[in-house]
Amino acid sequence: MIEEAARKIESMEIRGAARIARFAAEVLKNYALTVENDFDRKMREAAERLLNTRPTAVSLYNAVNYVMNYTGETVEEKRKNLVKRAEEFIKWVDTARETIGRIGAKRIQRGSVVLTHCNSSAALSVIKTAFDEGRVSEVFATESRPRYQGHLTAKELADYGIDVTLIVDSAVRYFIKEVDYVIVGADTITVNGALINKIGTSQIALAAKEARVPFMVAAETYKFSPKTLFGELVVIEERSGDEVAPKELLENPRIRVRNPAFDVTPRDYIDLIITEIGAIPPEMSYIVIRDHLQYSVFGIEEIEMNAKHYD
Ligand code: RI2
Repeated sequence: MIEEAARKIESMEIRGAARIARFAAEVLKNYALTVENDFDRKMREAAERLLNTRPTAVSLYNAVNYVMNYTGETVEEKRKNLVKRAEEFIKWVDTARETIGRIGAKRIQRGSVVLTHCNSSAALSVIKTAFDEGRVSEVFATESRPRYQGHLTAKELADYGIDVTLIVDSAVRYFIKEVDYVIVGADTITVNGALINKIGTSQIALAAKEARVPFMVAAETYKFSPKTLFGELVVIEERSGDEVAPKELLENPRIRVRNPAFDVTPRDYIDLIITEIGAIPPEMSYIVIRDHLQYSVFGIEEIEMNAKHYD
């Protein structure tokens, strides 16, 4: 059960920082219901395997930590508490997205054109709510190579009734003057307010800053990284070159293909982070971590990122 779930995250069948976190909580809950003995060890191994799937989005880490902070004396007590915590986390995911939509929409003026990158459920929640309120008239969606999550975004928005212009990632600067706001999601936000998001995000931020277009991030509080409080750097996932180039190029000994999945946008490029507890400047990230994620800071953060595969 755990191995199958882990592979779904690795292959990106389950993707998107929020969805991965929700899925991990659900998987741990279902697994806990099947464990009969050696509860702590088995749960810990399962948690390690899930954590070792994709390294960048801290939402996965925060989900696993939240669920694994269970208490109890007997196996039954532990199981009951773990299930309760998993359900709490899942509710957190579901309600936060909606709240972010409401809070974020207020920041958009009527009839605006918005540009988004990749496929973020939090950013789309803002865009859809703003559209319902007459604030968004049109959306530019980048295709988001190499996995083309922008196609999902274009389809989702079009199905919602919103007019979308799909563009290649490198066309952002060409169109930026037609855009009123950039809204993207987040995989991780560091203690100093830097954003780690889909590769290409930082180039968009650069173009937006130059053109004085406000750059907003939609991120649930569980996307903030308590680990960065202690100076830990965010690991940027590098995926296989075959997502980017054909075999013939990959086999050429003179050509190296690199495929980082995320990049870092420094806080100076970010105007606002929209969370479920309010819209904040990136400088306030420390407060979010201090006041809302202590369970992670004082939790079982010792889980090592070195688990082996097992079935
Ligand atoms: P939500 C995605 O990563 C994108 O980078 C997106 O911006 C981010 O997760 C957040 O998505 P990937 O899993 O949690 O496609 O807002 O690599 O849905």
